[in-house]
Amino acid sequence: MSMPTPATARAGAAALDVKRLRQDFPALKQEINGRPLAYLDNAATAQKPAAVIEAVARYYREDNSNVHRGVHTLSERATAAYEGARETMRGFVGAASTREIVFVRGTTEAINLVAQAWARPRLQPGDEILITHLEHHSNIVPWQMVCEQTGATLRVAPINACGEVRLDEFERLLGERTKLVAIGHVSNALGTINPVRQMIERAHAREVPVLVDGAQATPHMAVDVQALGADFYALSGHKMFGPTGIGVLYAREALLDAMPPWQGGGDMIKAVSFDGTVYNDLPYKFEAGTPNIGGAVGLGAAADYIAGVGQAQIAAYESDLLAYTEDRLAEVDGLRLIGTAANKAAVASFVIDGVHAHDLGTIVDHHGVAIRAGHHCAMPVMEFFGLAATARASLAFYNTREEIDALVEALREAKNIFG
Ligand code: 7TS
Repeated sequence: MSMPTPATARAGAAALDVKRLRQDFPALKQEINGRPLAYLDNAATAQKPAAVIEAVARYYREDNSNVHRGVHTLSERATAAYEGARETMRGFVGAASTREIVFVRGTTEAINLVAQAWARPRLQPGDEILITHLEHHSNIVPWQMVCEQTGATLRVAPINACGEVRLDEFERLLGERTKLVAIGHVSNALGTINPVRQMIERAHAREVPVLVDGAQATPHMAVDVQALGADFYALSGHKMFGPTGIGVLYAREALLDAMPPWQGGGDMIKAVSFDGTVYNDLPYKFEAGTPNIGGAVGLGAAADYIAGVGQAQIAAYESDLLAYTEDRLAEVDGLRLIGTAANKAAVASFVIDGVHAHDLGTIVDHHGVAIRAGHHCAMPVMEFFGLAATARASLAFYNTREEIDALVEALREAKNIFG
C-alpha cells in the first residue's frame, strides 16, 4: 500500500462536509456572549452528536434494566445493548476478541486498573516503569503510587525543544530492569503524536509490555491495537464524542487472564461462598458492580458515528485545519507556539508576551471562543518549557476556519488590552 499523498489528503479534506456535520451537534448551535460559540476545547471533552444523545435517551426510555442477571425481556435487551457496545468497541480498536474489552470509567481508571492489577503484584524493588516527559498526570501518578507500594522506580524519557520524545534516550532507558512502558499516543498539552509503533517494537525487543494512553488519539485517527502491537490501550468515551463516565481498557487476553481482579463485587464472580470465590470469565472479572450501561450504549453510538464520518477524512481535515490555525496564530504579535513536533494532532498550545494564559481564556470567552488555559494536567511539560500555563486551542473535525479567525481576532483584542 502506498502512503497517501498530499493530493489525496486534500481530497479527503474536501470530502468532509463540515457545515452539514455541525448540524449533528446541538451544543454547537448556540451563542455565547452574543457571538456564535467557537468550541475549541475538545481535548478536555468533545461535544456530543444527536446520535449519541438519542442512543442514551432511547436506552433509558425503552430498555433500562440491569445486565447479565434478569431473565425478563428488558434485562435481555439491556444486556444485548451493553454487549453490542462491547463488540462495537472491539471493532473500533481492532481487538481480537470482546474478552479483551473492559468497560471502565475512562482512561484514568483504565491506567489505575493496570497499575494495581498488573503492575503491583509483579513489581519488586529495583524494577522500573518507563514513561515519557509528555504524559498527562493520569499516566504519571498511578505509576508513582505503584512505585511507592512496591519499591519500583519511575524512569522518564526526556523530550526535545519541539516537544518530541527523544527516541535515543527512550531506548537507552529501556533496560534490564524495565518491567513496563507507559506512553501517550497523542500529547494533550502539545499535540505531539508519538511514534508508538516504533516505541512498542523497541520495548518488545526486550520483552517489555507497553501501555498506550489513547485518550487524545481516538477522536482524531484510526487506532488498531494489533497493528500497533499495544499490550494495553486506554481510551475515554467523552473525548471521542461519547458520554462521560465510560471508557475502555483494551488488554491482550493472556495479560488479563494472568491478572487478579482489582475490585470485588457483583458480576465479577461465578460463585461465592465463605470458603472462597470463583472469579468470572473475561472481561467480567474486571467489571465489578452494575456498570455504566447507558454510557456504554452511548460510547458504541459515538464509535459508529466516527466510523460514519470516516477516520481518514477526519485526520486529513484536521491536519489542514491545524496548519491553518498555526499560520493564523503566527500573525499575532508576541505569540509563541509551544509544541512544534513534526507529527502533531489537533492541538495548538501557545503563550503571548505580557498576557497571562488565564486572562486570554477569559477574554476570548467574551468573543464566544472556548479554549483552555492552565497546565492541562501535564505539569512536567509546562515545567520543561519554563511556563506555569499555556492557552490551548484543541480542535475537532467540526471546527472551521471561521472559528479560528474568531480566536485570532479575540487574541488580538486581549493583546491590545494587556500587551
Ligand atoms: N490521558 C490524556 C492524554 C488526556 O488528555 C486525559 C484528559 C486523560 C488521560 C484523562 O482522561 P479522563 O477521561 O480519564 O479524565 N485530558 C484532559 C485535557 O487535556 N483537558 O482536560 C482533560
